[in-house]
Amino acid sequence: MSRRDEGPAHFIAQVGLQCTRRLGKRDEANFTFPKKGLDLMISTVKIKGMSCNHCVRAVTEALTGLPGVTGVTVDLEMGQAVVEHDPSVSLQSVHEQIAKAGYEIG
Ligand SMILES: [Cu+2]
Repeated sequence: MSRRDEGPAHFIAQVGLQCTRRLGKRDEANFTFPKKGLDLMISTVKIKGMSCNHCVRAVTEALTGLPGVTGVTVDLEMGQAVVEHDPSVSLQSVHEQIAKAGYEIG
């Protein structure tokens, strides 16, 4: 990453992540970036290039393998993964796992 690419806001724009802290069944607040001390977070990641259930499985397995990830739901039609994780999981690592599995963020 070059220097001008640094910073949470830029990174979120880059990878298309949106994080939500669960506050209650109906009471959810959006956060722009995971912060330490929060409970489990839900991040929605847009993924390009998934075309079948094999892709869904590959992305699911890649993300499930990340320490701190507690749940992964990949939606083929929506082209996205919903990742439940503790705040220690870095967005960079989510990004890298998806790339490693052969897919693009965005
Ligand atoms: Cu596929």
